[in-house]
Order: sequence, then C-alpha cells, then structure tokens
Amino acid sequence: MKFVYANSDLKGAEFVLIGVPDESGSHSSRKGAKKGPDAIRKVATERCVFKRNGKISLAQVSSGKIQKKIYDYGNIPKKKISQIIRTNQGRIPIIIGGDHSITTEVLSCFPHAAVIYFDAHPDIISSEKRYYGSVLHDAPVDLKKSILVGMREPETEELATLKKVGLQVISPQDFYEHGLPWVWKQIAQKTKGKKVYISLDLDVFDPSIAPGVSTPVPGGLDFNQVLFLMKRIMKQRQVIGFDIMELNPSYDQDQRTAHLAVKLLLEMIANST
Ligand SMILES: [Mn+2]
Repeated sequence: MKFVYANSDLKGAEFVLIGVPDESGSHSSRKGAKKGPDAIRKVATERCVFKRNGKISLAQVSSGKIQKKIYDYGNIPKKKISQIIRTNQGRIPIIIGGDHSITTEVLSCFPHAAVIYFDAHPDIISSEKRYYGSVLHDAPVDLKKSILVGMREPETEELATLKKVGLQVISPQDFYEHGLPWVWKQIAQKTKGKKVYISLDLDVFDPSIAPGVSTPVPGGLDFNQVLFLMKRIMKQRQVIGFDIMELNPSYDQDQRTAHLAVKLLLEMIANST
C-alpha cells in the first residue's frame, strides 16, 4: 500500500517518502517498530480518503491544502538508505520508521547539519554504538547548532556527555515554565542560518496520546505544542529532511499513535516552504 497523498512520479517529486521497516537497532523488549511504516500508510488511507460523486477526495489540514509533489518510495532496507538519499538530492526525504537508529544512516548523508531532535531520551550513549540509544553520538551532527526537545529520561552517562558537548536541552517542564514562544525562540536562535534536519521519536509525546512506542515515558509533550513548533520550523528554516520514528503498532491502542503520526506528517508537508 502506498501513501495515499503520494501524487507524483519520482522525477517531479519535491518529497520522497521512505519507509524503513527495521528494528534491528532497538534494544526494547517491546517488539513491533518494524511495522510502523505500513501502519502509517494504512491509517492515512482509512482516515483521510473520502468518495464524493464517484471521485476521491483527500482530507486537508487546518492551515490549507497539501499541494506538494510527493513520491512514495515504499519500504527499503536500512542499508540502502544513504544510497537512495544521495541519488535523490534536491528532493526532501521523509523517513518513517522503524527504530531510531535508522536516523543515524540518514544523517550520514547530511554532515554538519543542525538537528532538531524531539525525543524523551537524549540518544547520546557513547559506551555502545549503532543502536537507538546512540544516534546523536554516532551521527556527524553539528551538536553546537542542534537542540533536543522534550527530553525527560536520560541515563547518567548521557547527562555527562550532554554537558561536555554543549547540546542544548529543552524539557517538557520548560514548556510550562517559559511558554511555547520561548521554546520557539530557543530553536530559532540555535539553528539560525543553518540547514535543518528534524528527527522526531514518537516517544516525545505523552504516552496517553501516543502509547504505541517502544520506550514510553510519562510527562511528555502534547500534540499542539509540537505542531506549533513544527509549523514555524517548516516555514522559517530550510529543512533538508525529516523523520517520524519509533511507531510501534504492537503496543498502539485504537491506532492512536499512528493517527497522531499521520496528522503530524501531513501538517509538516503542508507547512513546508
Ligand atoms: Mn529516540
């Protein structure tokens, strides 16, 4: 099944949607993240397609119509990611996972990118490599120009590394303490003048609205907080690619997390400039 909004051939595409049904880099006892990409496509088809007078009508977003040219690559093996991204320069890749270590492969194509990393965890473990807990340590990222949003459950060694490398962290409590406009200001200042890659682990959301993840942590962000930020990022920064990772349909409830992922994906596409 292809993504129902895929409306372009590869040649004319502005965005290429790439599914990576792989969880080999996950250490979670909750298996199922490899089923994430297809769950996203399925929910989009179930929810967003209407038939009007024999014609297909697609749901749009609050901010308008999705007018971008999108090509769905289908699902690819993890080891093919960099090759496919490199042969599609000029098109913005959207990666849907799969476990978060897939992002390391993606970022290998964008050295020195500023990364806006939405995650409950810092994923900056240095004592182990190439798994979902070491993405920001393994990837060739400009950490001084990157920012971690929604973090609330680091390991002890990660706290030391965060301090050492100077990666700015915004916790969910900071949203309450300083407010959303302040959070946006931090992101905007940090990434000023940089090309930006956005990586989102669905565990950044509160598990009450996104239970279908491999490592849920209470006290997460709500949807509209993240959407507020994404709209600004997509409009005001040059976004070179983004991903939505760690959907785990085996632990989802009423497809809640898959629905949320689809909504976010559509809003991000619609708001990109
Ligand atoms: Mn993660």
